[in-house]
Amino acid sequence: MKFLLVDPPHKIWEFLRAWVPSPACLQLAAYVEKDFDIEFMDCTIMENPWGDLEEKVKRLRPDVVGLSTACTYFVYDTMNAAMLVKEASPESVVIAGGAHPSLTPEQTLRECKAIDYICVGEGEITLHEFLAAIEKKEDISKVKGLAFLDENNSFVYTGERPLIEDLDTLPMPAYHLYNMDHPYIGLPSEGKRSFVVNFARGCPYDCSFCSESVFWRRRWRSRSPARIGEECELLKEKYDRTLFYVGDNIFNLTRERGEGFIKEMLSRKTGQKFWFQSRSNLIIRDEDLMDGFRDAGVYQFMVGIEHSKQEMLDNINKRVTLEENKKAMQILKKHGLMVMATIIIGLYDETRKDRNDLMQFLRPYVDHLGMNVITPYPGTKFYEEMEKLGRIKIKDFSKYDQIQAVMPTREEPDLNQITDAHISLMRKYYWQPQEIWKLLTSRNKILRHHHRHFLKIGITAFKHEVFGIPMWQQETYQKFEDYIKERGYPLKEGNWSGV
Ligand code: B12
Ligand code: SF4
Repeated sequence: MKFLLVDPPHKIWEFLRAWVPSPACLQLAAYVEKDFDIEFMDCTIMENPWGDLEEKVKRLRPDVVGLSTACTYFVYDTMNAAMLVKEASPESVVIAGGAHPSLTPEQTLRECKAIDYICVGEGEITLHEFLAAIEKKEDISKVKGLAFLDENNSFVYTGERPLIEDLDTLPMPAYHLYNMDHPYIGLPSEGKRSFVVNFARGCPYDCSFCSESVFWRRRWRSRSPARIGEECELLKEKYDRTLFYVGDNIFNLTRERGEGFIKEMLSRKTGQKFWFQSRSNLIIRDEDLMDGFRDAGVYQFMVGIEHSKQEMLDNINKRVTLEENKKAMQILKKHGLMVMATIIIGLYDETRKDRNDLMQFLRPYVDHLGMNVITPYPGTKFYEEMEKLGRIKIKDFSKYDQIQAVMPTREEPDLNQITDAHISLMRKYYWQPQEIWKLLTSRNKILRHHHRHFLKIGITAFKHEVFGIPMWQQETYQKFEDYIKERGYPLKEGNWSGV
């Protein structure tokens, strides 16, 4: 049984330039590698992404090709990769996974005939059973957690796959199968040796716009502190990675987890740095742990502040108050931790004045701003509501990157107004005298590096807009339609063409 696991070719954002191996693929590969002959390929870091994929599939003729979709925004890359795989090796079985196909299985299968199966939900056990069933030519419909179209073109879902209870039963992600030294890998805003890791799955909250809590069925599970420490140490010793954006939706959901992490990292003394995600109510609850977090290496908390109007927070079911948001940011500052606020713009009732008020609200506290344009991800309550109200103007998922607006506001019927507001507000934020002052005088090296990075991006973007000087180029990126034109392939019916 030959299995090829693929992270399809993606376009890296020019301004953030952040790329990391998909935590999903590394984990899936680790889980199945002991029993199957597997290769893992991240096409984004290939010299010739589509060409290398085609060449590998032709050479390997894998029995099964697995395609991962980290974000809705990447789904057409998955569909295009599926089409190319079928072109190169029609007998290979294609299975796709990730939150987006899981939340829209029938739509995805009908839009892309080159995808044979979708793994709905958590992947490790489903994938393992699926590969075993293919190998032994057993009945695939007995494998839970799969969706497919049967011979009558009817949609089949084989039933819910129970979640893995203990994440420590999963092996170490398969870093050994990845080119960890590739120059694209890392988060340039945080430094050269930065990386993304994942130690927990899910979130019990139910913010209406969030696909994460829906995908993980509002369940939260975590790795033990010892297992976290072990992975961090491995990443330091073998791969020289010393700063981590921890992708867990909420790091300190329980106090025990925070306490365990602090104890573990203080005793291991790896000197690594961590950027966590959390919520205001939990930061307030754990105020007494903040010094411990800082001493254990945490340098920043990312908090979903979202808005400065209570009505907006209530509309998206955030379950926090403005007072809590303010207090949480004050606590982080008081304990010497950087505040990264993520905020949402583009809610229907938001006015331009609201946005200015929001900027004022953030100003005294925020060191790092993550501004997102509200995006209706299929599968969420927010999507359903917006769909009913007819507000979703763009259904092309390649625009669902949280930068481009796909819904108007009451005040801004033209979507470009919202997209432009995003750019101009971000620019304004980082060009404020107080942020420049931080860049020049802060004793926090990471903060200075971060601000320098954003300033450079601002200057590059300015040169690009005014003088046409190109931004950073992902030299190897090629649009799928350009590749198939170059190869002279026809576009087949039932496959998404991308043209
Ligand atoms: C890592 C990550 C990235 C990496 C992706 C690297 C890569 N190679 O794909 C980087 C940093 C590059 C990234 C970028 C972006 N990201 Co991102 N990212 C994450 C993050 C932090 C962790 C995801 C993760 O590791 N999950 C854990 C794994 C185990 O879960 P999983 O991916 O669902 O995989 C499981 C199943 O889905 C399934 N599965 C998955 N693939 C496959 C394949 C097969 C064959 C099978 C069988 C099963 C299977 O099995 C897996 C294991 O159980 C999440 C948010 C979070 N959790 O906090 C956001 C998140 C996924 N990103 C998001 C977004 C929007 C983006 C961006 C598009 C924009 C932005 N605003 O950040 C950018 C794109 C930038 C660009 N083009 O340059 C959103 C997606 C929302 C959505 N529904 O689309 C998320 C949820 C964050 C958020 N809350 O907004 N991201
Ligand atoms: S936005 Fe954050 S807190 Fe809200 S449901 Fe999603 S992961 Fe949980």
